[in-house]
Amino acid sequence: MVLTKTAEDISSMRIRGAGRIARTAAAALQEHGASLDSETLAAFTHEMEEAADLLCGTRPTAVSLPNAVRYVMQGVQKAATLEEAQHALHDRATAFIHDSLAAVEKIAEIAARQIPNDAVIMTHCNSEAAIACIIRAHEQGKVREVYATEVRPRNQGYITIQMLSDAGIPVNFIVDSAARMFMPKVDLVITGTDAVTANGAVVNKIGTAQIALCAHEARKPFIVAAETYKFAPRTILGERIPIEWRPPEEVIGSEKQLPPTVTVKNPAFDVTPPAYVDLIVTEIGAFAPSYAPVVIRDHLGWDIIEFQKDYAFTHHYGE
Ligand code: RUB
Repeated sequence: MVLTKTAEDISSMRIRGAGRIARTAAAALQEHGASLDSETLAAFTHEMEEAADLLCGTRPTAVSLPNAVRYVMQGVQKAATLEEAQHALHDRATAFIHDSLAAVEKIAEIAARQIPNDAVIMTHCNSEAAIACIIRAHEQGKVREVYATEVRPRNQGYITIQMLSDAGIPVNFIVDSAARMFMPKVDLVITGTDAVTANGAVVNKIGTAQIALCAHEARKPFIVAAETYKFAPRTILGERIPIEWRPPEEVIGSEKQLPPTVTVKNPAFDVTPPAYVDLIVTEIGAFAPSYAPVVIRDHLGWDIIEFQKDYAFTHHYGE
């Protein structure tokens, strides 16, 4: 029950943001495992694998989701007995949630050192990791103000401005298309990410790539806050990150009738090439994008590549 509700909440975006999605999935697996009355290890494993498949099929782009599920499920898959599997599932989910929150804290600490005094910062979408960096720098007295975008069509910018305002940070709220106009006024851009590929490209909320391009043009550092579980192991095998397409109603509302020749295209994410990314700040340090394969090898392990199945995503609304 908790499992189905969580899966629905993630696909409908009541639960959103890559880190939160990952932690919620880990907690749902934990609760689901505790609710099962399987009598054998095989039956328990089977039920848990079905749960893992359900969760991983909810949103296709945030690689934090399969990475979290894989981490938790490894405890089940490596267990020799049912009891061992139940304990490992519980312990690993708890550890993942703890480590994920600790990673955000560490990223904030590292990124804050990159933020100069009296900084003007631009951010896009609503990323707990990026906001943690801004808030940490603000606590150190270094933030003058933030430019936060609206983030059409789901308006995650409203969540961002509320969080920044709650922290006492002056914010300029701008429409997405004003990013280039205000870029000369900012010192740096910080965003989060849903996935970092093996070549250091950053997949994040639609519009991020345009902002990175503007930052590059204006010679402003573009910094990405990314827990190591946002790195996508299978991209080393040439796999591409699927970009989620969401329903047209998110863009035009459900009442509006479109002229007959018009189609709405609503991709939820875009890809920022590594050339436009200055720094990726993780909980283990701040790196150039070219360091991505090392993070994948040393902190996720090659075995993750074997584990992750090709989770089918059924809700395609575009090409
Ligand atoms: C959220 C989004 C965020 C990343 C990183 O997209 O693009 O920038 O997920 O967030 P959506 P965090 O609203 O479609 O889920 O740092 O919180 O993991």
